[in-house]
Amino acid sequence: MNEILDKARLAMRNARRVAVLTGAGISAESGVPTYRGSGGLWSGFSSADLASPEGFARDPHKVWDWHNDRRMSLAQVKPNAGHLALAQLEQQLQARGATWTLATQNVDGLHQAAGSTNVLELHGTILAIRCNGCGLGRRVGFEPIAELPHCSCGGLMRPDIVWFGEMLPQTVWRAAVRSCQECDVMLTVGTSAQVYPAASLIEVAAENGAATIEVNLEPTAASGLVTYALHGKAGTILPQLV
Ligand code: BV8
Ligand code: ZN
Repeated sequence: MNEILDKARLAMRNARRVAVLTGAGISAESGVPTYRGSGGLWSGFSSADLASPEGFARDPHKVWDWHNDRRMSLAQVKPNAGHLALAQLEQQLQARGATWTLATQNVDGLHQAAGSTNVLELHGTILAIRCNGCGLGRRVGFEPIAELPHCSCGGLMRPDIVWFGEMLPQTVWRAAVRSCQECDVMLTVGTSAQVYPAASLIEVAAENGAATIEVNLEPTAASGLVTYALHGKAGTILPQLV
């Protein structure tokens, strides 16, 4: 693995334009459960009931309560060495005139808490809520919001998160695609690469001829596409790329 790590470090050192995609695995060492691994969020829960507009329409209070609990549990959660290493890499690259774009599928706000700037939140954020009717939204913290709030227009408030069957925010999505079309190095960390369209960003980078680096505990659906597959914990490997 050291030889591959050395090659990945060299690619990062020579990079001019870096695109990053992260998933739940980068927050695992902060204690945030992943979705599909052991102990994952979806094990025991149905994503159709809890992460889809139909599920919210069927039982808004159940969906609200589940997200409220997840948001409150983030109050004790801190960015880990993996998040911090990405924030450092961003600063290092920008200091030498390279560009850095970080797109995340996570909704936990930990990249921003670690100091990453211009984070593209492909699946929205649990730290904001919006009206299911008129779309009016606002930021929220980790405080409990026991009762599902109503908007001034009478609509129900919901987490500002992209559910299954919903479109990703278009400006964010287009920026992420462009970064992967233009990058010379792409780094994908802690994603099982099973959710689309986010997972297709790895294909976009590979098609444009970028060197792709994957950091994950195990091979993923995208491993066949990547140049350098680094197996291990993000909190251990990413600091070695800095
Ligand atoms: C859309 C809500 C249509 C937010 C999420 C059949 C085939 C293909 C596609 C589809 C299909 N049926 C439906 C679809 C589309 C669907 C989809 O892709 N489904 C998949 C499951 C098959 N996609 C959608 O519905 C998207 N919308 O397509 O709209 C449309 C189009 C046009 C116009 C109108 C409509 C919306 C997708 C977003 C859904 N929202 N969640 C929330 O509650 O968080 S998805 C959910 O999965 C999360 O957002 C999460 O971010 C995302 C991806 O999961 P990962 O981040 O990869 O996490 P996972 O647990 O899977 O993996 C963790 C990885 O980390 C593992 O590999 C593990 O090994 C690794 N790891 C663990 N610990 C560590 C580690 N690695 C390193 N270090 C560690 N310590
Ligand atoms: Zn409203």
